[in-house]
Amino acid sequence: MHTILLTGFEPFGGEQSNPSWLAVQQLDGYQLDDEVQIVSRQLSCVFEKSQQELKTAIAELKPVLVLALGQAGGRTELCFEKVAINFIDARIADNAGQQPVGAPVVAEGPAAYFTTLPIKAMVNRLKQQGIPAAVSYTAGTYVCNTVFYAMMHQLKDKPKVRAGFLHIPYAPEQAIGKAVTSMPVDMVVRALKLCLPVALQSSEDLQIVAGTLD
Ligand code: PCA
Repeated sequence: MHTILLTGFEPFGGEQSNPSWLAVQQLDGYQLDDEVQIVSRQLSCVFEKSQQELKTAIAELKPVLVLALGQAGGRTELCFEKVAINFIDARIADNAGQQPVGAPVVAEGPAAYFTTLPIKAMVNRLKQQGIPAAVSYTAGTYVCNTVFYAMMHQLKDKPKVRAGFLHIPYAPEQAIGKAVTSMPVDMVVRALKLCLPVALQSSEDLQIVAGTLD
């Protein structure tokens, strides 16, 4: 049996819940097919601790694929991140009160890593099914980007393990009074069931346009 590791974060920034965890929690133990099972883990919204938690989970579970999820309130689509940067610039403190500004994730690490998931193919699959999804070229400079970078750094010599990051919009209950787009957690769950098989099967990404001009 192969394992797919999904992670979601605990709530942060004064929110009561984090849809990234609410979504992946529903898939813990779910079998994608006869050979692939999902294991879900929650990460702390804390710079240092989250990296360690992810590292431990990868070492323990030896997944064939890792997809970390995080909340990005205000985004209008499921955003599959292309690039993780070696830079932290925290606009708010993390859940342990730390607020690093202008720090590297990994001292002496390369400036950036790209995801090893076929994200255009995954986005394409979701759009075909009427689920709003896009490629994103910035994962921000907070805990999500940090975890994404640390994960790609950890897996840099394990090309067979595919890994990436998905930012998701607020859940509807979080968006009340905020005038922002939201997405039901059940839609995120359905999206994961649709795009994870694509992530496992396609070794090459699609050559289709997904870029932006600004
Ligand atoms: N989103 C934050 C950190 C945790 C989360 O769910 C981010 O985008 O960095």
